[in-house]
Amino acid sequence: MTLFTSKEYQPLTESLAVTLAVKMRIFSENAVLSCSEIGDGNLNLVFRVTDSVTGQGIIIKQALPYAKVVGESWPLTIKRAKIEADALKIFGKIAPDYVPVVHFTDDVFAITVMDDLSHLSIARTGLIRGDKYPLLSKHLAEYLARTLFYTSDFGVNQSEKKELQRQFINPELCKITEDLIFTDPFIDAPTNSFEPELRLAVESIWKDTELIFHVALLKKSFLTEGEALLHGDLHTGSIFASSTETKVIDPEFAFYGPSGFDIGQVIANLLFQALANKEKLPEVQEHLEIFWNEFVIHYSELWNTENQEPLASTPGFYDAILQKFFHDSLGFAGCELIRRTIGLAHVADLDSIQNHEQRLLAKQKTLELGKILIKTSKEIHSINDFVKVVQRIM
Ligand code: SR1
Ligand code: MG
Repeated sequence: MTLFTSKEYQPLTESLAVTLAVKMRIFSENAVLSCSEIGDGNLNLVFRVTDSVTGQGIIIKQALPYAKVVGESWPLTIKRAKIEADALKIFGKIAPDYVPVVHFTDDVFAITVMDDLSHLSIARTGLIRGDKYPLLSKHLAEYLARTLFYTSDFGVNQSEKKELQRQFINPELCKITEDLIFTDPFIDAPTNSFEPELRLAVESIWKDTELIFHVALLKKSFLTEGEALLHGDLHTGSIFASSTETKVIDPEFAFYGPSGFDIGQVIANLLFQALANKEKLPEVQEHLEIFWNEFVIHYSELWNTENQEPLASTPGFYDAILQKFFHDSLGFAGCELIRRTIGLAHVADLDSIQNHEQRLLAKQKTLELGKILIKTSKEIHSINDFVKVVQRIM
C-alpha cells in the first residue's frame, strides 16, 4: 500500500493522519473524519482519527526522531516504533485481553495503527482523580505472569527465545533507562530536576555509598540478565483502564531483561498514589497484595503445566525463581520511586499536589521508601512484610 507521496520519514500532521486513515480504508467511504493529536507522553505523536457519525475511531501513533519531553536536541531512533509494534503483536498473542490490536505498521514512517482505547482512561490520570479500578491489579498480574513466562526460557523453546532476544536488542531505549533510572538520580547529573528544598535529601542520596552499591547491582542486573521480554516502561501512564478492562500500551522500551523490572515498575507506580495521599493507602495496599498474589497464582500454574525446562521440577528451583523476582522487583521499585521524584521524568501523582509543603513531604517520603527498598529488598520476604514497610513510612 502506498500511503505517502514521499518515501522519506516525515512527522504527521492531523490532516496527514486523516489522509492516511482514508488510504487504509479503515472507515466507510462516506465517513466524515476528524482528527486530533492527543499524545501526552514523553516521546511520540498520537493521533486519534474519528468518524464523526459513528464515533468509531483509530489511533495512529508515530515515533518522533527526538525525545518530545526534551526537544530536538535529544535525537532518538525511530526504530523504536518497530520494536513497539512487534512487542504489541507478541504480547497480544500471549495476553490478548490486555493488549490493543495492531492493524497496520510502517517502519519508514515509524507508524503503528491500533485500536482506539478512548472508552478507557490512562490509569495514572484516573487514579489521581479518584477513579476506582477494582480489577487493575488482577489484570496486570495475569498480563505479567503470561508475558514474563511465555517469553522466558521456561515458556518458549529455548532456541526460539534466543531469536526473540536478538529481535529485541534495543540499545537506544535501554540507554535512556540506564541513565534516567539507574545513573543520573544517584549522581549530580544535569538531567535531574527537583525542588530546592529537597537538595539536602538529594545530596544525602548522592553520598550514600551503601545505597549506590545496591543501585549498581540492580543496574548490572538490568544490563546483563535476559530473563524475559519486558515491556520496559510499565508505569501507570502506559496502562489504559476502566472498572472492567485493562490494556497495556507503549512497549517501545521492550527488550530482554530481568523480570522483576516490569513487576517493580507496577509496584512503584501504584505506590505513588499512597505516597501522594495517605488516605489511599488501604486501596493501594489491596492492589499490591492482589497484584503479587495473583501473579504467583498465574505464574505457578504456567510453571507447572507449560514448562519447557527439563530441570524445572527440581526441588527448590521454582521457589528460588519466585524469590528472585520478588527481591528484584522491590529493588527496581525503589529506583523508580527515586528517579520519578528527582530525575528527569516526574509523575503527576506527586507533581500535581497543589500544597507546596504537602508535595515536599510526599516527595521526602518517596525518597525514604525508595532508599529502604533498594537497600533492604533481600530482607523483605513476603508481600505482607513489604506492606508493613510501606505502612511504616506513611
Ligand atoms: C526521555 S524519556 C523519559 C521517560 O519517559 C518514558 O516513558 C520512560 O519512562 C523514560 O524514562
Ligand atoms: Mg511511553
